[in-house]
Amino acid sequence: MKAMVIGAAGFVGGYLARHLKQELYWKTVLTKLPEETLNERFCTIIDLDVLKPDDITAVLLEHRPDVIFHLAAQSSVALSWKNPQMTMTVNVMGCINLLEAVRNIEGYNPRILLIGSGEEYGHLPPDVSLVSEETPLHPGNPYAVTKVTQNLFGAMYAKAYGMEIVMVRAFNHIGAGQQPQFVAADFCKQTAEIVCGKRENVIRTGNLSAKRDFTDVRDVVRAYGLLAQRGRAGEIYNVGSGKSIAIEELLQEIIRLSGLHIRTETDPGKLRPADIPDVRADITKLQKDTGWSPEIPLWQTLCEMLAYFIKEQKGER
Ligand code: A2R
Repeated sequence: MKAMVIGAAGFVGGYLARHLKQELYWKTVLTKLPEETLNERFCTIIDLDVLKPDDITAVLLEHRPDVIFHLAAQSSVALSWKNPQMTMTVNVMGCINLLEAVRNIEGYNPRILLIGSGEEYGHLPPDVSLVSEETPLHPGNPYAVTKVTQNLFGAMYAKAYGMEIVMVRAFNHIGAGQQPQFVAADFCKQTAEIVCGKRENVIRTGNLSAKRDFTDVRDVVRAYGLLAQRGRAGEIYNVGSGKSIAIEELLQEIIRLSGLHIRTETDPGKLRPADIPDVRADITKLQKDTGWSPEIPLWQTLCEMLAYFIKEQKGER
């Protein structure tokens, strides 16, 4: 089996590349360099801009992957508010360029996994927190709108052209190497700075009462591998833990892992208007079709994230 990961240099891409190589033994083509060099017998590394349609076609003709994981994106919600045009261009036009390139190669119909987001569900009615793939979408930011659009294109191409496209709505995934613009990484980084004596003994937070569904990124990429093999074409799958925890609980667990007494303080700049109080993924469909379940406990992931930032603070990374 030959796979291609588009957007391999990103947070998830590095983990997915390792999973494909070390656990599935798939030969893999990676666009852009992942953080560490992988065994070349398994991986070919190329530069590919999904906004250049001819380049996509050339790469596909050369490598003809059986499975394509489309991870390339502008993935920041904050940046999507500042630059909705660029977010739309990369996330939607990039996806259409890929789908068109595949469609126009005669006799070629690879499995394609399009990665969307739990953000697509957006604002939920007050009595709803568990969301299935059938829950109506009310995207509340430009990033979420682009992911809804991407997945609509995926479903439409699968139906209209018989393409083997599977769509994902991934909920919060966390792990070492994640950028501190995401909440768990932000708290771990601040805690690491305190542990290393580089910050006063206080963590600045946003809304702590909101509840979110967190999954270790290694469990997430395992789900992607299974969906590439067993997901049904034209279908959308939630990927998450199925449980939600309050951000406050997440923070207290990180503080507990640090072994220190750390104060917390609200930072008005981190409070988001109309934050959704509680959301978690209904993963019945994913479990039924693939047998997947999350395996890595949250405390273990947080422990590894904290250790990652402590190493970074000490200049050991
Ligand atoms: O912007 P860069 O140089 O960091 O590269 C990002 C890459 N990317 C592109 N690749 C090819 N052609 C483009 N025009 C293009 N624009 C951006 O996509 C980066 O290496 C990758 C996305 O990685 P992250 O931002 O770290 O996202 P993450 O967390 O790995 O999420 C993977 C997927 C995304 O579709 C998210 O929207 C979704 O999962 O949650």
